[in-house]
Amino acid sequence: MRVRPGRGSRPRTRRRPAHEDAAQAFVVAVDRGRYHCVIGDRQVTAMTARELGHRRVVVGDTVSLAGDTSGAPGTLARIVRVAPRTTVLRRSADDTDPVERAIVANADQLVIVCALADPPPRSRLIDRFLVAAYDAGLDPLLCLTKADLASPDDLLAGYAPLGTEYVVTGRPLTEEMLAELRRKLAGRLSVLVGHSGVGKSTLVNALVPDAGRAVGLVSAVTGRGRHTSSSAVALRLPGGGWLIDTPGLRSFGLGHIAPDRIVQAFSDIAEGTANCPPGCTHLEPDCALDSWVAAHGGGPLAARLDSLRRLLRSLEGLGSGDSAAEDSAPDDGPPAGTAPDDAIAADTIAADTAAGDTLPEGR
Ligand SMILES: Nc1nc2c(ncn2[C@@H]2O[C@H](COP(=O)(O)OP(=O)(O)OP(=O)(O)O)[C@@H](O)[C@H]2O)c(=O)[nH]1
Ligand SMILES: [Mg+2]
Repeated sequence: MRVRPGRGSRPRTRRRPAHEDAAQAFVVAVDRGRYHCVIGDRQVTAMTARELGHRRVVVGDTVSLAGDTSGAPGTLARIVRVAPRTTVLRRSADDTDPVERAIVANADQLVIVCALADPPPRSRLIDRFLVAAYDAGLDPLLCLTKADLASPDDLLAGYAPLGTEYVVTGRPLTEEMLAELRRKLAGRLSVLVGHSGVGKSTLVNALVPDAGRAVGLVSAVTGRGRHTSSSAVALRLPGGGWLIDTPGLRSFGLGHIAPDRIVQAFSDIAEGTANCPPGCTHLEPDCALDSWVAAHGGGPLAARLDSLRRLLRSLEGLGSGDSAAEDSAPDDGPPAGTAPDDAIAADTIAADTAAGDTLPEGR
Protein backbone atom coordinates (compact mmCIF):
# COMPACT_ATOMS: atom_id res chain seq x y z
CA MET A 1 0.00 0.00 0.00
CA ARG A 2 1.23 3.46 -0.87
CA VAL A 3 1.47 5.94 1.96
CA ARG A 4 1.38 9.49 0.71
CA PRO A 5 3.85 11.76 2.44
CA GLY A 6 3.09 15.26 3.69
CA ARG A 7 -0.28 16.71 4.56
CA GLY A 8 -2.50 13.68 4.24
CA SER A 9 -0.64 11.60 6.76
CA ARG A 10 -0.83 14.24 9.49
CA PRO A 11 -3.50 13.69 12.11
CA ARG A 12 -6.37 16.12 11.68
CA THR A 13 -7.04 18.40 14.57
CA ARG A 14 -9.54 21.14 15.24
CA ARG A 15 -7.22 22.83 17.65
CA ARG A 16 -5.47 25.89 16.40
CA PRO A 17 -1.73 25.97 16.78
CA ALA A 18 -0.70 27.99 19.81
CA HIS A 19 2.22 29.79 18.12
CA GLU A 20 4.10 29.93 21.36
CA ASP A 21 7.27 30.80 19.50
CA ALA A 22 5.62 33.72 17.64
CA ALA A 23 7.70 36.89 17.46
CA GLN A 24 6.46 40.17 18.92
CA ALA A 25 6.27 42.92 16.33
CA PHE A 26 5.05 46.52 16.07
CA VAL A 27 2.81 47.53 13.17
CA VAL A 28 4.20 50.63 11.45
CA ALA A 29 2.02 50.79 8.33
CA VAL A 30 -0.97 49.07 6.79
CA ASP A 31 -1.82 48.89 3.15
CA ARG A 32 -4.31 46.74 1.28
CA GLY A 33 -4.13 43.80 3.60
CA ARG A 34 -0.36 44.00 4.00
CA TYR A 35 1.00 44.90 7.41
CA HIS A 36 4.42 46.42 7.67
CA CYS A 37 5.89 45.46 11.02
CA VAL A 38 9.19 45.87 12.81
CA ILE A 39 10.94 43.43 15.10
CA GLY A 40 13.83 45.39 16.56
CA ASP A 41 15.55 46.81 13.46
CA ARG A 42 14.04 44.25 11.10
CA GLN A 43 11.20 45.18 8.72
CA VAL A 44 8.79 42.31 8.18
CA THR A 45 5.74 42.29 5.93
CA ALA A 46 2.80 40.24 7.14
CA MET A 47 -0.78 39.33 6.43
CA THR A 48 -3.41 38.41 8.97
CA ALA A 49 -3.79 34.72 9.69
CA ARG A 50 -7.23 33.24 9.12
CA GLU A 51 -7.51 32.41 12.80
CA LEU A 52 -7.56 36.13 13.56
CA GLY A 53 -11.06 36.22 12.08
CA HIS A 54 -12.36 39.72 11.42
CA ARG A 55 -10.12 41.27 14.01
CA ARG A 56 -8.66 44.40 12.61
CA VAL A 57 -5.06 45.37 12.92
CA VAL A 58 -4.03 49.03 12.84
CA VAL A 59 -0.84 51.04 13.01
CA GLY A 60 0.47 51.02 16.58
CA ASP A 61 -0.69 47.49 17.30
CA THR A 62 1.65 45.01 18.89
CA VAL A 63 1.20 41.68 17.17
CA SER A 64 2.58 38.16 17.27
CA LEU A 65 4.06 36.95 13.99
CA ALA A 66 4.37 33.34 12.87
CA GLY A 67 5.82 31.86 9.72
CA ASP A 68 8.73 33.49 7.93
CA THR A 69 9.74 36.50 10.00
CA SER A 70 13.13 36.93 8.34
CA GLY A 71 11.99 40.03 6.49
CA ALA A 72 13.81 38.79 3.39
CA PRO A 73 12.40 40.15 0.10
CA GLY A 74 9.29 38.31 -1.01
CA THR A 75 8.56 36.73 2.36
CA LEU A 76 5.27 37.15 4.16
CA ALA A 77 4.74 36.45 7.84
CA ARG A 78 1.35 35.82 9.45
CA ILE A 79 -0.19 37.87 12.26
CA VAL A 80 -1.59 35.32 14.67
CA ARG A 81 -2.37 37.52 17.67
CA VAL A 82 -3.01 41.16 18.50
CA ALA A 83 -1.93 42.28 21.95
CA PRO A 84 -4.53 44.05 24.09
CA ARG A 85 -4.50 47.77 23.29
CA THR A 86 -3.85 50.46 25.86
CA THR A 87 -5.72 53.07 23.77
CA VAL A 88 -7.59 53.26 20.48
CA LEU A 89 -7.99 56.50 18.54
CA ARG A 90 -11.28 56.30 16.68
CA ARG A 91 -13.41 58.27 14.30
CA SER A 92 -16.72 57.70 12.58
CA ALA A 93 -17.56 58.57 8.98
CA ASP A 94 -19.88 61.30 10.17
CA ASP A 95 -21.55 62.48 13.35
CA THR A 96 -24.78 60.53 12.92
CA ASP A 97 -22.94 57.30 12.14
CA PRO A 98 -22.26 55.33 15.33
CA VAL A 99 -19.98 52.91 13.48
CA GLU A 100 -16.49 53.78 14.49
CA ARG A 101 -13.24 53.05 12.83
CA ALA A 102 -9.97 52.58 14.65
CA ILE A 103 -7.17 54.70 13.28
CA VAL A 104 -4.25 54.05 15.59
CA ALA A 105 -3.71 51.77 18.58
CA ASN A 106 -1.64 52.28 21.72
CA ALA A 107 -0.86 55.95 21.17
CA ASP A 108 -0.56 58.10 24.27
CA GLN A 109 -0.38 61.57 22.75
CA LEU A 110 -2.46 63.27 20.06
CA VAL A 111 -0.54 66.05 18.35
CA ILE A 112 -3.17 68.32 16.84
CA VAL A 113 -1.39 70.14 14.05
CA CYS A 114 -2.99 73.38 12.93
CA ALA A 115 -1.54 75.95 10.56
CA LEU A 116 -1.94 79.59 11.59
CA ALA A 117 -2.44 80.41 7.90
CA ASP A 118 -2.47 78.64 4.54
CA PRO A 119 -4.69 76.74 5.20
CA PRO A 120 -6.46 79.04 7.71
CA PRO A 121 -6.92 77.68 11.25
CA ARG A 122 -10.01 75.56 11.88
CA SER A 123 -10.70 75.76 15.58
CA ARG A 124 -13.83 73.63 15.38
CA LEU A 125 -11.75 70.83 13.88
CA ILE A 126 -9.28 71.34 16.73
CA ASP A 127 -12.20 70.98 19.15
CA ARG A 128 -13.17 67.71 17.52
CA PHE A 129 -9.65 66.37 17.87
CA LEU A 130 -9.62 67.48 21.51
CA VAL A 131 -12.81 65.48 22.13
CA ALA A 132 -11.35 62.44 20.35
CA ALA A 133 -8.18 62.69 22.45
CA TYR A 134 -10.16 62.97 25.65
CA ASP A 135 -12.40 60.07 24.70
CA ALA A 136 -9.48 57.83 23.75
CA GLY A 137 -7.38 58.80 26.77
CA LEU A 138 -4.60 60.48 24.79
CA ASP A 139 -2.88 63.64 26.01
CA PRO A 140 -3.50 66.42 23.51
CA LEU A 141 -0.67 68.60 22.29
CA LEU A 142 -1.60 71.58 20.15
CA CYS A 143 1.02 72.23 17.49
CA LEU A 144 0.57 75.54 15.72
CA THR A 145 2.57 75.72 12.51
CA LYS A 146 3.41 78.47 10.00
CA ALA A 147 3.90 81.12 12.68
CA ASP A 148 5.98 82.93 10.05
CA LEU A 149 2.69 83.68 8.25
CA ALA A 150 0.41 84.68 11.17
CA SER A 151 0.49 85.20 14.92
CA PRO A 152 -0.64 82.39 17.24
CA ASP A 153 -1.93 84.79 19.91
CA ASP A 154 -5.66 84.77 19.09
CA LEU A 155 -5.83 81.03 18.70
CA LEU A 156 -3.88 80.42 21.90
CA ALA A 157 -6.16 82.80 23.82
CA GLY A 158 -9.08 80.59 22.83
CA TYR A 159 -7.49 77.55 24.44
CA ALA A 160 -6.00 79.27 27.48
CA PRO A 161 -9.00 78.34 29.73
CA LEU A 162 -8.51 74.69 28.77
CA GLY A 163 -4.80 74.75 29.63
CA THR A 164 -3.91 72.65 26.59
CA GLU A 165 -0.18 72.06 26.09
CA TYR A 166 1.11 73.65 22.93
CA VAL A 167 4.11 74.32 20.75
CA VAL A 168 4.49 76.92 18.02
CA THR A 169 6.59 76.29 14.92
CA GLY A 170 7.28 78.12 11.71
CA ARG A 171 9.69 78.62 8.89
CA PRO A 172 12.57 78.51 9.39
CA LEU A 173 12.12 75.57 11.71
CA THR A 174 14.70 76.55 14.32
CA GLU A 175 16.73 74.22 16.50
CA GLU A 176 14.92 75.76 19.46
CA MET A 177 11.49 74.81 18.10
CA LEU A 178 12.68 71.31 17.29
CA ALA A 179 14.24 70.86 20.72
CA GLU A 180 10.95 71.70 22.39
CA LEU A 181 9.05 69.31 20.15
CA ARG A 182 11.58 66.55 20.77
CA ARG A 183 11.23 67.03 24.50
CA LYS A 184 7.46 66.68 24.33
CA LEU A 185 7.61 63.64 22.06
CA ALA A 186 10.45 61.76 23.76
CA GLY A 187 9.63 58.21 24.73
CA ARG A 188 5.98 58.52 23.75
CA LEU A 189 3.81 57.15 20.97
CA SER A 190 2.39 60.28 19.37
CA VAL A 191 -0.04 60.65 16.48
CA LEU A 192 -0.01 63.73 14.28
CA VAL A 193 -3.45 64.74 13.02
CA GLY A 194 -4.64 67.76 11.12
CA HIS A 195 -6.07 69.07 7.89
CA SER A 196 -4.13 68.50 4.70
CA GLY A 197 -1.27 70.92 4.15
CA VAL A 198 -0.81 72.07 7.74
CA GLY A 199 2.75 70.76 7.84
CA LYS A 200 2.62 67.35 9.52
CA SER A 201 5.06 65.67 7.17
CA THR A 202 7.35 68.70 7.31
CA LEU A 203 7.62 68.20 11.08
CA VAL A 204 8.12 64.47 10.73
CA ASN A 205 10.92 64.98 8.21
CA ALA A 206 12.66 67.39 10.55
CA LEU A 207 12.29 65.12 13.57
CA VAL A 208 13.05 61.76 12.01
CA PRO A 209 16.22 61.52 9.98
CA ASP A 210 15.58 59.29 7.01
CA ALA A 211 11.81 59.67 7.37
CA GLY A 212 11.56 60.11 3.61
CA ARG A 213 13.23 56.78 3.06
CA ALA A 214 11.11 55.01 5.67
CA VAL A 215 7.91 56.39 4.19
CA GLY A 216 9.29 55.64 0.72
CA LEU A 217 9.70 51.99 1.68
CA VAL A 218 6.00 51.83 2.29
CA SER A 219 5.03 53.99 -0.72
CA ALA A 220 7.23 51.86 -2.97
CA VAL A 221 5.11 48.88 -2.06
CA THR A 222 1.83 50.74 -2.39
CA GLY A 223 2.71 52.97 -5.33
CA ARG A 224 0.89 55.78 -3.56
CA GLY A 225 1.76 58.80 -1.55
CA ARG A 226 4.04 61.33 -3.10
CA HIS A 227 3.57 64.78 -1.63
CA THR A 228 0.35 64.18 0.24
CA SER A 229 0.55 61.45 2.84
CA SER A 230 -1.86 58.68 1.93
CA SER A 231 -1.82 56.41 4.94
CA ALA A 232 -0.73 56.37 8.57
CA VAL A 233 2.95 55.55 9.07
CA ALA A 234 4.80 55.12 12.36
CA LEU A 235 8.39 56.33 12.48
CA ARG A 236 10.92 55.70 15.20
CA LEU A 237 12.16 58.84 16.94
CA PRO A 238 15.93 59.02 17.45
CA GLY A 239 15.45 59.93 21.12
CA GLY A 240 13.10 57.01 21.74
CA GLY A 241 9.39 56.80 21.09
CA TRP A 242 7.33 56.78 17.90
CA LEU A 243 5.75 59.43 15.75
CA ILE A 244 2.79 58.53 13.55
CA ASP A 245 2.16 60.70 10.50
CA THR A 246 -1.40 60.53 9.15
CA PRO A 247 -3.01 61.80 5.94
CA GLY A 248 -4.75 65.15 6.12
CA LEU A 249 -8.31 64.81 7.35
CA ARG A 250 -11.15 66.93 6.09
CA SER A 251 -13.47 65.63 8.74
CA PHE A 252 -13.39 63.75 11.97
CA GLY A 253 -16.74 62.20 12.86
CA LEU A 254 -17.58 61.77 16.53
CA GLY A 255 -20.81 59.81 16.11
CA HIS A 256 -19.47 57.03 18.33
CA ILE A 257 -19.09 59.31 21.37
CA ALA A 258 -22.05 59.91 23.71
CA PRO A 259 -23.10 63.58 24.14
CA ASP A 260 -22.29 63.38 27.85
CA ARG A 261 -18.71 62.54 27.10
CA ILE A 262 -18.50 65.31 24.52
CA VAL A 263 -19.54 67.78 27.22
CA GLN A 264 -17.00 66.32 29.67
CA ALA A 265 -14.30 66.69 27.01
CA PHE A 266 -14.97 70.45 26.98
CA SER A 267 -13.47 70.49 30.45
CA ASP A 268 -13.17 74.28 30.46
CA ILE A 269 -16.97 74.44 30.25
CA ALA A 270 -18.15 71.18 31.84
CA GLU A 271 -18.29 72.57 35.39
CA GLY A 272 -20.78 75.17 34.16
CA THR A 273 -23.37 72.43 33.68
CA ALA A 274 -23.79 72.08 37.46
CA ASN A 275 -26.82 74.40 37.41
CA CYS A 276 -28.43 72.89 34.33
CA PRO A 277 -31.85 71.25 34.69
CA PRO A 278 -31.81 67.44 34.88
CA GLY A 279 -31.30 65.85 31.46
CA CYS A 280 -30.28 69.18 29.93
CA THR A 281 -29.32 68.81 26.27
CA HIS A 282 -27.47 72.16 26.47
CA LEU A 283 -29.37 73.18 23.37
CA GLU A 284 -32.52 74.57 25.02
CA PRO A 285 -33.04 78.08 26.45
CA ASP A 286 -33.10 76.78 30.04
CA CYS A 287 -29.49 75.57 29.77
CA ALA A 288 -27.35 77.17 32.48
CA LEU A 289 -24.24 77.38 30.34
CA ASP A 290 -25.03 80.78 28.83
CA SER A 291 -25.19 82.55 32.17
CA TRP A 292 -22.17 80.59 33.42
CA VAL A 293 -20.07 81.61 30.43
CA ALA A 294 -21.25 85.24 30.77
CA ALA A 295 -20.30 85.20 34.46
CA HIS A 296 -16.85 83.94 33.51
CA GLY A 297 -16.17 86.77 31.14
CA GLY A 298 -17.52 85.32 27.86
CA GLY A 299 -14.73 85.77 25.30
CA PRO A 300 -12.89 82.54 24.53
CA LEU A 301 -15.38 80.52 26.58
CA ALA A 302 -18.28 81.84 24.49
CA ALA A 303 -16.56 80.60 21.34
CA ARG A 304 -15.95 77.22 22.95
CA LEU A 305 -19.60 77.00 24.04
CA ASP A 306 -20.66 77.79 20.48
CA SER A 307 -18.34 75.05 19.23
CA LEU A 308 -19.73 72.57 21.79
CA ARG A 309 -23.30 73.32 20.76
CA ARG A 310 -22.57 72.95 17.05
CA LEU A 311 -21.06 69.58 17.84
CA LEU A 312 -24.02 68.47 19.97
CA ARG A 313 -26.49 69.58 17.28
CA SER A 314 -24.55 67.73 14.65
CA LEU A 315 -24.59 64.58 16.79
CA GLU A 316 -28.34 64.85 17.05
CA GLY A 317 -28.50 65.15 13.29
CA LEU A 318 -29.98 68.63 13.58
CA GLY A 319 -29.48 70.73 10.50
CA SER A 320 -28.27 73.81 12.31
CA GLY A 321 -25.24 71.97 13.64
CA ASP A 322 -21.93 71.56 11.91
CA SER A 323 -21.38 68.39 10.04
CA ALA A 324 -18.08 66.67 10.61
CA ALA A 325 -16.96 67.93 7.23
CA GLU A 326 -18.18 71.49 7.70
CA ASP A 327 -16.08 71.78 10.81
CA SER A 328 -13.02 71.57 8.70
CA ALA A 329 -13.95 74.70 6.82
CA PRO A 330 -12.03 77.81 7.83
CA ASP A 331 -13.71 79.33 10.86
CA ASP A 332 -15.11 82.33 9.09
CA GLY A 333 -14.98 80.95 5.60
CA PRO A 334 -17.46 79.12 3.42
CA PRO A 335 -18.70 75.64 4.35
CA ALA A 336 -16.57 72.77 3.11
CA GLY A 337 -18.93 72.07 0.24
CA THR A 338 -17.93 75.32 -1.40
CA ALA A 339 -14.33 75.40 -0.27
CA PRO A 340 -11.60 74.34 -2.66
CA ASP A 341 -11.06 70.64 -2.37
CA ASP A 342 -7.36 70.64 -1.75
CA ALA A 343 -7.13 67.31 -0.03
CA ILE A 344 -6.44 64.48 -2.40
CA ALA A 345 -8.03 61.28 -1.12
CA ALA A 346 -7.89 62.97 2.22
CA ASP A 347 -10.00 60.51 4.09
CA THR A 348 -8.09 57.41 3.18
CA ILE A 349 -6.41 56.47 6.38
CA ALA A 350 -5.41 53.03 5.26
CA ALA A 351 -5.84 51.00 8.35
CA ASP A 352 -8.27 48.34 7.33
CA THR A 353 -8.31 44.90 5.84
CA ALA A 354 -7.99 44.30 2.12
CA ALA A 355 -11.10 45.81 0.57
CA GLY A 356 -11.69 48.59 3.06
CA ASP A 357 -8.43 50.40 2.88
CA THR A 358 -8.26 50.99 -0.82
CA LEU A 359 -11.41 53.05 -0.83
CA PRO A 360 -11.88 56.52 0.54
CA GLU A 361 -14.11 56.00 3.51
CA GLY A 362 -17.44 57.49 4.31
CA ARG A 363 -19.68 59.28 1.91
N1 LIG B 1 5.37 79.11 5.49
C1 LIG B 1 5.43 77.87 6.01
N2 LIG B 1 5.16 76.80 5.22
C2 LIG B 1 5.22 75.58 5.76
C3 LIG B 1 5.54 75.38 7.13
N3 LIG B 1 5.51 74.06 7.39
C4 LIG B 1 5.17 73.43 6.23
N4 LIG B 1 5.00 74.35 5.23
C5 LIG B 1 4.60 74.06 3.84
O1 LIG B 1 3.24 73.63 3.80
C6 LIG B 1 3.04 72.66 2.77
C7 LIG B 1 2.39 71.41 3.32
O2 LIG B 1 3.26 70.76 4.21
P1 LIG B 1 3.17 69.19 4.55
O3 LIG B 1 4.18 68.94 5.60
O4 LIG B 1 3.24 68.38 3.31
O5 LIG B 1 1.69 69.10 5.12
P2 LIG B 1 0.88 67.79 5.65
O6 LIG B 1 0.18 68.22 6.85
O7 LIG B 1 1.81 66.64 5.77
O8 LIG B 1 -0.16 67.56 4.46
P3 LIG B 1 -0.94 66.19 4.10
O9 LIG B 1 0.07 65.09 3.96
O10 LIG B 1 -1.63 66.52 2.82
O11 LIG B 1 -1.89 65.94 5.20
C8 LIG B 1 4.42 72.41 2.16
O12 LIG B 1 4.55 73.16 0.99
C9 LIG B 1 5.38 72.92 3.23
O13 LIG B 1 6.59 73.34 2.69
C10 LIG B 1 5.83 76.55 7.94
O14 LIG B 1 6.11 76.48 9.14
N5 LIG B 1 5.76 77.76 7.32
MG1 LIG C 1 1.68 64.68 5.02
